[in-house]
Amino acid sequence: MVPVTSAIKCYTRYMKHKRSVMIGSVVLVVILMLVGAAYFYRDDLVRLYLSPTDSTVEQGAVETKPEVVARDLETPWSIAFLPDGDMLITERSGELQRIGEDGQTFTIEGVQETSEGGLLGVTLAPDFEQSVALYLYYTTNRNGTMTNQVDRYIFAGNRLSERTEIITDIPAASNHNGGAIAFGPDDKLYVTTGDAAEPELAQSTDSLAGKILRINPDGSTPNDNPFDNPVWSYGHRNPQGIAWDEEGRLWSVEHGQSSQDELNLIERGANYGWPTIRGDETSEGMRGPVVHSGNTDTWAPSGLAYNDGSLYFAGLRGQSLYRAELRDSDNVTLTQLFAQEYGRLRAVTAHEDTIYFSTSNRDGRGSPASDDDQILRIPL
Ligand SMILES: [Ca+2]
Repeated sequence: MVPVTSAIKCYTRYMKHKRSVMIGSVVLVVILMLVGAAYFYRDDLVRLYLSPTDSTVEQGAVETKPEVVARDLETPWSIAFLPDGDMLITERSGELQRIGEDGQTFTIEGVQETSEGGLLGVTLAPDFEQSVALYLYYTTNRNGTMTNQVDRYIFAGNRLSERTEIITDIPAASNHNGGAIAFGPDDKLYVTTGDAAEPELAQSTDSLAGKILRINPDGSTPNDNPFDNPVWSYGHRNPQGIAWDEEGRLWSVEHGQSSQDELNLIERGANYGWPTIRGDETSEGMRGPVVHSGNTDTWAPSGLAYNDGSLYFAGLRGQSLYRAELRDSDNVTLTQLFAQEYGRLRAVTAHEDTIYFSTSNRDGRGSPASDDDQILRIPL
């Protein structure tokens, strides 16, 4: 005979076991349902929890592999094309390289290379075929003070001559020197400047730091500028790319403090918020970016070019070429191209339906390959 107490213990164990099996089964069914729902709604969940902004960055593929058109460069910063198709490339250390039929190296006197300063932007006058005027933006030392400035040269017979100062005393620092220059459809010269590591200067319309400037080709102030000085827009941290779309709208990319890098649509006299607002923050009288890189992602954008409905900019830290397809003034679709394939990327230029871009693996923050830095191109 089995003692009564043993039988009760045995029955209790059996009931406990049965209950565990039932609870286990219910938990398993619930887990399976959750996994199924997560799989079914995976795209929405990724957008909701992993994407920091309204605009999603898509991974893109370009069918054509980029072609290397120049190599063994030292931190190329910007690219311009001469009428005969030769390329002019600035190297941050102070060399202007002409690459093509008449290859040549021009050393620019007085350039002071820093962590982010040196010989930066290059552009040609819109009437270059007549004026042969070429413009350079660079960091230098004036009377013991580090500053940025733009000079104009005459570039004829494969010689640079008649150096003329166009705008001087733009605040400079080891970092945050801006440096992009380009002529707009209005034939004015636009210049991006950094906050020179003094954020409050960006909010002062009396300072040339943290601005997009607009000047006449001779450096004088156009009479329709908003503040009776070269300032066109303000509240910028460190913009390093400008371009116009086919409607004549001005766009710019700038570096955020950490993440929150911006693509801005630039308008006369507008305040783009640095250092008061960042990311999606808003404030009366300040403009937010059309799109930013979110609270965790960093593009470190440099260079900007427009071609056929899309803007292209390079990512240093992002190690990608980004394409922003313009939907309307506040909506773009971002695509990330060549992610991590070439390392840090810097200069971007559109020329004859081809995008040219440079690596920046020798700028002190990359891992250069033996033939870096390179200029690559992709036909569109
Ligand atoms: Ca901003």
